[in-house]
Amino acid sequence: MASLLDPFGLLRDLAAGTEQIGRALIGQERVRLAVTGLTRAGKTVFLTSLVANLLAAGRGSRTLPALEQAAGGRLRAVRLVPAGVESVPRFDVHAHLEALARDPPAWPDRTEDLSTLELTLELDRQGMFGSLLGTRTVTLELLDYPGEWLLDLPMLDQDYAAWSRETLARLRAPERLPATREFLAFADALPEDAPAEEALARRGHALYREALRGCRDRLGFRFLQPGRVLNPGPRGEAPLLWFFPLPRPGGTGLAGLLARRHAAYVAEQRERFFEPFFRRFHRQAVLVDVLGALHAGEAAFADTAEALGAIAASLRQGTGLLERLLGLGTTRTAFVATKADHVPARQREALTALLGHLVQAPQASAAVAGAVTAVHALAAIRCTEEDVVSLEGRPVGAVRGVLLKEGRSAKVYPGEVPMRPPEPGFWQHAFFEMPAFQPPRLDPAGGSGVPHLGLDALLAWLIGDLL
Ligand SMILES: Nc1nc2c(ncn2[C@@H]2O[C@H](COP(=O)(O)OP(=O)(O)OP(=O)(O)O)[C@@H](O)[C@H]2O)c(=O)[nH]1
Ligand SMILES: [Mg+2]
Repeated sequence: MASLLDPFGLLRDLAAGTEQIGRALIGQERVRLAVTGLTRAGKTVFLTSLVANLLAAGRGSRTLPALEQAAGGRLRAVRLVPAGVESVPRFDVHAHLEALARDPPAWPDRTEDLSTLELTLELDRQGMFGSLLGTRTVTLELLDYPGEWLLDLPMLDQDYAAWSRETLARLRAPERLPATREFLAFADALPEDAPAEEALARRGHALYREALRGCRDRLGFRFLQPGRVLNPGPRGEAPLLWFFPLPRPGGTGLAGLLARRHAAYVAEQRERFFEPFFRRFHRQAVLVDVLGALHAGEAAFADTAEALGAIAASLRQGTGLLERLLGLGTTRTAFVATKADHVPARQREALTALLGHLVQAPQASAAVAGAVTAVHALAAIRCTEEDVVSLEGRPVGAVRGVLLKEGRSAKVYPGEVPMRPPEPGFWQHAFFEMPAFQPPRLDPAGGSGVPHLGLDALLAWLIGDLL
């Protein structure tokens, strides 16, 4: 709180930006945190654990020590804000917690839309006379949105011809052909002067959508555009989505129609998604299933790396597309490798280092003060314990957890996580193991939070300075 009794608080509030000063003065501040990640990155599990652990911390459980330290031990209570009249779907934390409290516990279902939720954090005021001044309330607004939409960012900078060229080159990669062959045969057979017939456009779009879905669901690829074809979101299916890349994009008939739809799509994503959302959000976490990508093999890893590189380049402040095209951006972005409980402790450092290479961001511990990006590794819900296996007579770190399919406890040696993007030789031995684990069963009353690894350190970096 900025007051005459607390000049340093005043300075701090000034540094935090004018928007917040007014709110700080009346004891109401709002922190908006966007959480995103490509399909299956672990967004829903992350938000569920975040909310459950914050609620538990508000009841006095020591579930988020690093965050509480960042907040100077002043966190007094945390509450969910009841639903109001929002037009955006609400994040259903109760349903997800209920699934985790079942016997046997279940992971939350897949989600495909954006959703929001608000929590209020009640904190003692800072400073010598803080306790005399009563509590202050910080509202934490969470927004969960599909990472696929982030992949539309690089499209903001391209016309239809350039987008067609790049997209087709990606679809023609031999590893993608099992999913893309039919669409490519259709597109390659179209003459340059193909007429602007709706039936033709719809057929091409349906084949293109099938190709994207096959790449995502059967082959584990992630760099797929446009995002709303895979995740239509609250505005649903609309004619502006009905375009696809053409090998001869210069014609006036069908090519002209598709180019107009492409331009309309890009304009709408910019106006209705990127501008309003990125203007509103202060902090962002981009979740990445780095271990899953390693497990999926060389081509899928390279594709995830390319998608991440494009997202990171777009988000990077100053030179990023957001800054250049929109003149705005979130003030802090954490790139987060999820599901880190699949590897033993020592390898989590390698995991963070690997992610740092992929997005060219420093590790949080090494990041200079005021850094706008950092990388972390965490497990939102910790399902394993450290263990040791013997490999050719030598002890190596492993993890032990209950396998989701078999329902029995097993020791898993996942393989070595490389510190940097692996050399071709790495892929010769298919040894990176990644079975799905059963989550620990939660207490239905949810009083004590959710076991995690590193969630508190991430939150301390992301929002600790605002508490
Ligand atoms: N061991 C472990 N597994 C995790 C963790 N987080 C997520 N998972 C696994 O990853 C799966 C996907 O997690 P979700 O949170 O549903 O992923 P999502 O990004 O919301 O996925 P979509 O909604 O399909 O885009 C879960 O069903 C778990 O099997 C974690 O912290 N530890
Ligand atoms: Mg989800």
